[in-house]
Amino acid sequence: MKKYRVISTQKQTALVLNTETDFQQACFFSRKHKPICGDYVEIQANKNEFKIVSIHQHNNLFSRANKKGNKQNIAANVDNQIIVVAVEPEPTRDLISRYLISAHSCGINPVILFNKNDIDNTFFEKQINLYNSLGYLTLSTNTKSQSNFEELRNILNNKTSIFVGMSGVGKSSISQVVLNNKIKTGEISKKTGKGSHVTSVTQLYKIPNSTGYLIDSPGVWEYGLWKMKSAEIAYGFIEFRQHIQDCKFSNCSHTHEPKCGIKQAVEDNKITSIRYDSYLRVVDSMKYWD
Ligand SMILES: Nc1nc2c(ncn2[C@@H]2O[C@H](COP(=O)(O)OP(=O)(O)OP(=O)(O)O)[C@@H](O)[C@H]2O)c(=O)[nH]1
Ligand SMILES: [Mg+2]
Ligand SMILES: [Zn+2]
Repeated sequence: MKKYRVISTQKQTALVLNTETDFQQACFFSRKHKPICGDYVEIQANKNEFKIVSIHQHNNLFSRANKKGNKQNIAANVDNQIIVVAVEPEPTRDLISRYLISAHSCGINPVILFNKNDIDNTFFEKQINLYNSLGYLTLSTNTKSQSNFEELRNILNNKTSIFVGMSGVGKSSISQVVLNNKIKTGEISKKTGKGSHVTSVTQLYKIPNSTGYLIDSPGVWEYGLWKMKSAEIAYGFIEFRQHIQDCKFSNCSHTHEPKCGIKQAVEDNKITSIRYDSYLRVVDSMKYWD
């Protein structure tokens, strides 16, 4: 029975949710049973202390790079990766590509949420068209009038969804609306235009009047992809897949090789150069880890 689910973790303890009673319990864990947010665990009482005694096998993991470029796992058993971008702070150039690469690599369904459309409703028009044409689910929202929150609620229902994105884009504000509760949210610095990293831990919430869970995560300035080979990066560009069979070399990186199906598709306007250029930049960014 999967009854206990990890809300958040600290160095030696985890806050665990009894999903049947909504009761929250602080539990110790040993190095052997180090849980992460979203894990299902078994716990045992020992006098007045509770301890995590086992962790259920996870379906998948949402990850990012640590400082050395290795995979760092952030949350477990995640169905939707809600990529939140906003009119302000504007996303860095390849941010959405990077999140899509990780979603496909981790086996999580990506949804792209364009927030703060109250500031400018046309700002993301081109990008929304681009990602829709690729088959991605997109949403345009703002937390002031709460436009399109019904659609968001439907996406979250019966699923576990993690909100990811830059600091200050509104992840916690959106979570607050969905949860009808107070999560700490913050102002964007007037000086830098950046968010001020208000949320400091990845935390799971049960959505009221729903069978879904929501995970709010701390914002990052640039989402770090762990060390990846070009094939893993290319897998994150879904429209590339049908052209890969046309590459002469089976290990083609689609960068410099002759007779490359991807480069040919770009030439034939079957793949946009916006996406191909983004692919090249992400591949190139991997040299940072060398
Ligand atoms: N105009 C406008 N402002 C918004 C909207 N959503 C959030 N904000 C504001 O954006 C600021 C940052 O919001 P947060 O929800 O704290 O952002 P976050 O993504 O959780 O940031 P971190 O926790 O630092 O990662 C706050 O001042 C919010 O009031 C929106 O739809 N429109
Ligand atoms: Mg936040
Ligand atoms: Zn190729």
